[in-house]
Amino acid sequence: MNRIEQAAALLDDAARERREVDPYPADAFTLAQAYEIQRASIRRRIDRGERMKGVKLGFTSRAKMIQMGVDSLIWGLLTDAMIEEDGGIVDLARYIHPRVEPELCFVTRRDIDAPLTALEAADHLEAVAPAMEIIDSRYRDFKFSLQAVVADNCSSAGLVVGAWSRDFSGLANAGVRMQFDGRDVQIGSTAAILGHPLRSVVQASRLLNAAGMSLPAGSLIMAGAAAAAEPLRPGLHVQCQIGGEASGLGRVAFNVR
Ligand code: OOG
Ligand code: MG
Repeated sequence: MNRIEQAAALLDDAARERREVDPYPADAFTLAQAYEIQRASIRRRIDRGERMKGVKLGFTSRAKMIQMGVDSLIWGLLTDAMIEEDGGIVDLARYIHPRVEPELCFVTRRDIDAPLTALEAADHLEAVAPAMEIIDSRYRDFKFSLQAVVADNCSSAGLVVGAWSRDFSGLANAGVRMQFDGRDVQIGSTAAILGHPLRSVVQASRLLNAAGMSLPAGSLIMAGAAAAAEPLRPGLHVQCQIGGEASGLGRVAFNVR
């Protein structure tokens, strides 16, 4: 096993065994090598039978960059095993020290195989849904450098996606409200996501292209958190609402066990 494969195995094993590992020193790998580690760790999941579902963007909002002390856009890969059910139960035994953050999820209707403009991006989308991402760094105390978090598939662990809507008209500046047991824990706006969440799709298309990859129609794109992440604990009812009661995208929720 070379160094890339070794790092991928370490992170993949840590995720499966739900244990923290120490991050590599920031200069142990280049950013390009960190993405190679990420892909090698996903290959291990695919070899075990998981299926590719799409991509996620990270650090698309200032709130997240400030919370984690990392200030570059990053991206990771999603598999079917990460999907938790809307309205279902999230079992903390599957995670190490999970946090939840409010997001939007897109599903594509055409293959993305070239860098897209914002207008073209809209044309490649089938629907949008309110979503939450459950991030779960494999690193001790959830602390990492840019290279380390990229190698760790950008802390990807779980995602919960609400009902799909084909109405993209309210996306520019919709209210985002995440609640624990009916109390607000994060309030924000979809405008916090790169100024407009469609820009996450534009960025995804560029990053995929630069990596020599494409995304088949029917893939998910998690746009990145609109606000900071909150730690999960047993017994919580977690809900995220995007936009107003009548005209918004609606809500997505889960209970924590
Ligand atoms: C890295 C993942 C960031 C987002 O939406 O900004 C991310 C982390 O915060 O652990 O998923
Ligand atoms: Mg996220």
